[in-house]
Formats: sequence, structure tokens, C-alpha cells
Amino acid sequence: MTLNDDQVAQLLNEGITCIGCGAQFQSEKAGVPGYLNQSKLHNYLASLNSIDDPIELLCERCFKLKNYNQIEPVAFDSAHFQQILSSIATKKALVLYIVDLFDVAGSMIDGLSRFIGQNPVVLIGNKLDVLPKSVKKNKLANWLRKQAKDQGVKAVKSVILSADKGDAGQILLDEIADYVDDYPEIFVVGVTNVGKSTLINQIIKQVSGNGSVITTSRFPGTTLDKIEIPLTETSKIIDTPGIIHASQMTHFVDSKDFKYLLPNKEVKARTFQLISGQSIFLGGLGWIDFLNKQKISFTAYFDNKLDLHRTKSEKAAVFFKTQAGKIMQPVVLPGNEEMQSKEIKLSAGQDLAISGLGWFTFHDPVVICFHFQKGLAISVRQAEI
Ligand SMILES: Nc1nc2c(ncn2[C@@H]2O[C@H](COP(=O)(O)OP(=O)(O)OP(=O)(O)O)[C@@H](O)[C@H]2O)c(=O)[nH]1
Ligand SMILES: [Mg+2]
Repeated sequence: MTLNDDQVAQLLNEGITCIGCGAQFQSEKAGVPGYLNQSKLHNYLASLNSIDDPIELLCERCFKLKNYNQIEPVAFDSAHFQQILSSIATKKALVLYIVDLFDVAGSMIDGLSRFIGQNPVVLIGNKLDVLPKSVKKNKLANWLRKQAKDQGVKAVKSVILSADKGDAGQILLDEIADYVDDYPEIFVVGVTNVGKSTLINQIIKQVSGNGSVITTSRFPGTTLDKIEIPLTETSKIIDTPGIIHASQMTHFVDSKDFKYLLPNKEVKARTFQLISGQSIFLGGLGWIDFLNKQKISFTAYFDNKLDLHRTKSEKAAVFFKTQAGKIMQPVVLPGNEEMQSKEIKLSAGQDLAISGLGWFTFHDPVVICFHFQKGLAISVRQAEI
């Protein structure tokens, strides 16, 4: 059996959504979320056996992302994203709060507890695979919980994993098993790009055997609306669009340069010893001057492809002006060149984290002056690892 024109019209009137990104389908305007050409949309719906069949259709943007890894820019409705998040407070829900272990400060949501009310939170540190293998998981989980607590989020537990590894779905299902019967809705929340959809795909794979149902990509803003996936008879897991943090480095560079920012394999710790009057450059993005009198040692955690180049501080500004974009890559997109410079003191055992890029762990007390783009988030914290 196939659907007739009236049934197709009924489905279109009710509003059907893309399985990849959650956007409602429309055929009026290319470049707006949910676009699919009218005949493709109609033919797919007409080929369904029943009006109640699940819709497993991709919009044009998801199709290009999945098949060609090409992004079609769309206008994000940040207010809608926030609204989805704040609707959680009035529901009985379990919240799976995902943060990126490679950008913890940059991937925490400001005021999350205000959005989700009294609902329990399971904190998930994702992308464990990019941290050095020597990292102690328990210690990292406790550190992460403390970071969230400092931001006002008290997690019932904290789990460390890699969402893109085969066992992630089962690990998470085991961790939340005690809650599933009591919470009909399980919301997966987090900043964009932390791996929410990747993790849900692993859960779907565990439950139904289907892999990569939801669209995932390294471009921020892949998921555009809620995507509800049934988990048990009484509960469903809900993917949400990531909150956009414009202060992450990802928003300052061209997507072709994400390879310098978003590691896809273990980051090698790089240890340096510097003396006063030396500076270290991070590709062509910015630099740090060391103002100490004595020699200091520190470890850098950045993508292995990002060149960390030393030079004399007295030459640093000229060097940056003449070499960024030439021997030093990557550089920021035009319009983002305005810099901020700040002098700070750090103690031994503290990190300087540059959002969306990586961090330095200092093994000695140090005074530095950093020079990075205005609007980029830079923070000091107790060492992560
Ligand atoms: N190395 C590594 N990469 C991961 C992991 N999980 C996800 N990723 C990558 O991170 C990027 C973002 O993943 P998504 O699942 O699309 O992230 P999201 O949180 O759903 O993003 P939005 O939909 O934009 O909010 C993709 O390139 C994933 O392959 C992981 O455990 N390790
Ligand atoms: Mg997503």
C-alpha cells in the first residue's frame, strides 16, 4: 500500500521533521532549515505504507552533510534553542549534560540549573580519546564534577567516555538504568559540537541496531531542533540543538582550519622550558609572553597539528604581523583580527585554557601576558590532568 494525495497532505499539514537535524520540512525556501524539494518530499511520503510509518527522511542540508561532509549555512534561531532548554524546568526529566573534555570551560552552559529546575543531572565528559592515555579517569571525573559544581550544577554522577566509540551507548545505558523507569523524558543538552548526537546514535545502535540515524558533524550547529527517540515503552531520549558559544575559537576561523582546533586523536602533551623574554605562538592565532625572571616549565595540550613556535618577546608583535597566515597557520577569518592583551599571574598546578583551542598547564608560578582575539574566552582553572 502507498499513501494517497490526501494522506500526504495530512502529513505535511501536521508538520513532519527531518530525522537528521529535527527541523520541520518545508519546500518553500532553500537555505532555511528543513528544506527539501517538493517532488522529493512528496514522492517519499507517497511511498510510505501507512500514515503512521516513522519518517526516515533527510532534509537537503543533512543529506549533503552526511554524504559529502559539506555544510550549508543556515540562520540559527538561538532564542528557540534556549527555549527548548528552558522548557525542561517544567517537566519531570533526566538531564544528560555533555561537556567536551578538550574544552571544558568553553563547553559549560552558563546558568544551566536555571533552565532545568530541580531535575537530576548526569554529567558526561566526552571525547576522552583525545586526552593523553595516561589520564586517570576517576580523577578526571571528580575534577569535572567540581568544575560543574563551581558553575552551580550538582550532578548525581559524572561519567567520562568517548561518544564515538562502540561501547559508549552501553556505558551510558548502564549509568542511567536506575532513572529510566522514573523519568519519561531524558534530555541530552550541551553546547554545540560536544557530541550529543554522536552519543544518541550509539544509544540508538544499542537499542535498535541502527547506526548513525542523527546527523553529526564537526561544524557547530548541526542539530536544529528537538529529536525524540523512543528508548523504552515509557521513556524517550531527546536530542537538542547545542547552545552556541560565540567565544569559542571555532567561531573565529574558517571551517577548513578546524583541523588545527578539533583533535580527532590523542593529543600529545608538549612540555617546554622558557625563560623571561620569550614568547610562544599558537599557529597564527595569537601568542603568550613569559615575564618571569627565572626559567619555568609548562605543558601544552593542543591539536598535534597546531605549531607551537617560540620566539623572543621583543620581536613577537612584528613577527605576528608579518608571519601570521604565511609560515604560521591557521589565522582568524577577516573581521576577527582585533586583539585583547592581558597580564596574569598563575600558580604552579594551574591551567590557562583558551576556549576551543586547548590549554597550558604550568608547573611553576608564572606571570604571562596573552595576546588573542577580542571576544575569545580565556580562563584560569585548577589543572585538568
Ligand atoms: N574525538 C572525538 N570526537 C567526537 C566524539 N564524539 C563526537 N565527536 C565529534 O565531534 C563532532 C560533533 O559531534 P556531534 O555529535 O555532531 O555534536 P553535537 O553536540 O550534536 O553538536 P550540535 O548538533 O551542533 O549541537 C563530530 O565531528 C563528532 O565526530 C568523541 O568521543 N571523540
Ligand atoms: Mg547534534
